[in-house]
This record gives sequence, structure tokens and C-alpha cells, in this order.
Amino acid sequence: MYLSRFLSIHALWVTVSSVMQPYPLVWGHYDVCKTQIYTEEGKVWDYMACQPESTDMTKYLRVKLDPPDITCGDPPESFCAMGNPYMCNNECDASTPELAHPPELMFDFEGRHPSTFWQSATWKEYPKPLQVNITLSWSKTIELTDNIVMTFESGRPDQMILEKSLDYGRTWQPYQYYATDCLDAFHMDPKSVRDLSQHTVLEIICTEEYSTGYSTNSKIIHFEIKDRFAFFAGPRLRNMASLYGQLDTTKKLRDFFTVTDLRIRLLRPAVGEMFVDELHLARYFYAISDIKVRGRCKCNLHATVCVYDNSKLTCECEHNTTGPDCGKCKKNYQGRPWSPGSYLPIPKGTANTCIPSISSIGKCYCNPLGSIHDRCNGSGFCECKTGTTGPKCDECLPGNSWHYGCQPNVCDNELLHCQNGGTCHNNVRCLCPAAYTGVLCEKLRCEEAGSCGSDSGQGAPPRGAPALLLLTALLGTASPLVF
Ligand SMILES: [Ca+2]
Repeated sequence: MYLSRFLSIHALWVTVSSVMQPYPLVWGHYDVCKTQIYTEEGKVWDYMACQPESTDMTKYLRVKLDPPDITCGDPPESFCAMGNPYMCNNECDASTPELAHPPELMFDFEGRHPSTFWQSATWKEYPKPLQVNITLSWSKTIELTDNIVMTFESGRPDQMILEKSLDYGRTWQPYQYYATDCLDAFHMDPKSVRDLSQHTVLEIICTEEYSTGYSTNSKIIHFEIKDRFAFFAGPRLRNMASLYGQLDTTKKLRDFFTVTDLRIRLLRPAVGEMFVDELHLARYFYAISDIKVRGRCKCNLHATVCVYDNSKLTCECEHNTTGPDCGKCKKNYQGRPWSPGSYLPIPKGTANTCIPSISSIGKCYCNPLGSIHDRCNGSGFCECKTGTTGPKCDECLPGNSWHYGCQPNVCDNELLHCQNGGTCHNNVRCLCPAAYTGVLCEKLRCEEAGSCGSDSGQGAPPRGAPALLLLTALLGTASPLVF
């Protein structure tokens, strides 16, 4: 199944800003890897940097909860409305579809009312912490192109860490800390993304912006990708060329927006007051109705298509590259070291195509006229036709000459002499005086026509008859060409 093609997010941004202010749509969308162009040498391929379009990546993830049995409803339990501890007639029951809250409800289509949501068990074991890890895995490197947005139906947690992995979940780094009190929870000064700059954009911050429990109306938590892009592309992301230039030259910046997995670590549910109300612990739980992750397969600017097959995303690599991320050159295309494509120069970028290896052009391509197959056999050698030799089968054995491949000599200077004053032409034919004919000019033309008279002595009669017999015998073994 091919990823559906959306208007890429940066194209969308430009379209939006062009409404506000005329803006030339000159720089590329990197949506084509190659085009055919006409040059003096005819039609040739012109290669350019390319990438898949940005899309909804939640369609391709695997979700894992830890502890695995933390989802509510098994056994069924009742919970209270967050704002009202005395309204405890809500029920979660995993065995009844209308009352179940499984994890997939964080990723279903959200357009109906009321929302569908995942919900944890309640905090009935207080004061033991109620902690849940939600891991989203793609088994593929992806590049984030828009904010990660999480919608909480339970009130936003008091403490939470968003983490990322770049190595399929083996190691994790924090992406952002969230708390009602950053200093108390994580010993960090609270900051907002707006406090950062081009120079500090990679700093990991703790924010208090999204953790005010249920006392405010907002349910949303962001991880701000676009605000970070804006440090390079300007507030309306108009100067994407500048961002792309930075991404090209700063690997750390590129890696910052690249993930294979995300992990939401819920450390303390929304409490909303100074103290936990121990008499009504069924008020405290986590519930998430929606998680948005937009991005694209990372293909190192060598592919526009990412295929989802067998629950796995793979780039369809161009530019003679291969691997799930197009991260290396194909076999026999290692003529220079692999490198990713480049966004620069705008608008088409640079493809940095892999080129054929020098060793593969000698070694494994056999001369098609001199060899049985045009590729090496299993042991790495060309198999030559009769009369042919050399590593590439482009040299002739003695007694043979190259004429669309090696052909047995018809005449030469050693054994196959042209007779009666004839001259050998390129080892393939004797050029005979007018009166003579035959492969070696051994026959009188009038003899062949049966018109030789007593006065027809246009030339000397055949000389050296025994030698002629020998040559005729030799000719029998050769395969004279047809002229
Ligand atoms: Ca939902």
C-alpha cells in the first residue's frame, strides 16, 4: 500500500503565507527524484533530491503500554468525573464495547461527539505512584514535520516526560518535560519554547504551559516542532530555504527532528488541587482521546515513495541507493562514497547519486561479442567463445582475428598465404588479381567459368600445385567468411 500523497506540509505553509502576502513558489517540494531532459547527446536522466510527502504517521505505528494491564475495565470499575468527586456513576468495562477504552482509541478518527479515548485504571493504590509508559514504534526512521499533539480527556497530567528513540527503542532521550511545577518535579527551571533561539533550539526544556490540570478548559499538550522550525524559517515559516540550508549542514539539528519511536511517560495524573483527595481516588486516572504525529519516512533525499507492506515502512530508493532509509549504495554502484541528497541549491537540491564502481566495469562485464554471457560466471570469470581469450574475452587466440568477435583467419602471413599475387585484407579475405578467384585466389576465373582456351593465357598457369593442395586442405578446417 502506498502512502497517500498529501500536499506536503511545507507546501501548505507557503500556500497559506502566499495568501497573506504575494510570495513566489519558486523553491522545490522535492517530490521528483529524476526527469528526462534533452541534451546534445540525446535524452538523458537528470537527478534531483527528493523526499516522501508529509503524512499522518499514526496510521503506521505500533502502540505498547507499560504496565501492559494498566488499561481500565478488567475487572470493570467505576470512576468519577474529574471536576465533581461525587459524580461517580461512570463505568469502564473492557468486555463491553460501549464501555471499553482500549489504546487504539487514541488513534481512531476523531470527529464524533463524545470523543473516543483510552483510559487507565484509577489511582486506587495511592500513594504508590500511578505511572504509565505509552510507546509508539514505527520500526523505521521518520522525520517529524509538525507538532505532536496529545488530547487528554482526564485533565492534563501533573508530571509527564515525552521521550524519543533513534535506535528502535534501545536507548531513549528526553524530548520535553511537562509539569505543574518544573522545579519540584524535575529540578528544572520552567521554560517555554519561545525562550529558545537558533543557538539553543536543541535544548531540552521543562514547560509548565500545559500542566494546569482540569482547572482550565484546554485538554491539549503540544511538542512544538513548528515553533522550532520558525527560528530558521521565520514566524510564518516563509523562509524554508533557510531551514533546509540549516538541516543540510547541521546533522544534530536534522537528528533532533528524527525518531524511530516516541514514548509518553505519564508520571502523575492531574490532581487539580494541592492535595490528593484520598477519599475519592476514583477521580484520578489518565485518559487520552487523540495523539497526532505528522512526518515523513526518512529516505535521505533519495526517494519520494515509502511503501507500507507487512506492517513495515520501507523507502523505494532511487539514485542507485538501497536499504530501508536509502542509506547505502547498491552493489556495483560504489564508485564514490554514499552520501545523502542535499536540499541545496534551491529548488531542486542535489541528488548525490551513487555511481558504478570502477572495479565492476572491468571485472564483471564481459565483452558481449567475445563472451558467451555478458556477465561473469559464479566464480567471477567471463566465459569466452571459441577463438577468444582475455579477462573480458576481447582478445583473439593465434589464427583468429577480431571481426565482430574473434573469427578464424581466412588468410595471414604465416600459413594461409594468398596465391597468385593476391593480398590479404584484414585476415578475412584475399584481394585477387582480375584473372584469379577463390578464397586464396587459387583458381583461374576462366576455369571456374569453364571458358579457358589454348590462347587464354591471361596469366601464368597455377604454380606449385602440391602447395595449393596443402592450402586447400587447411581451408577445409577454417570457416571462411561469406563475402
Ligand atoms: Ca479517539
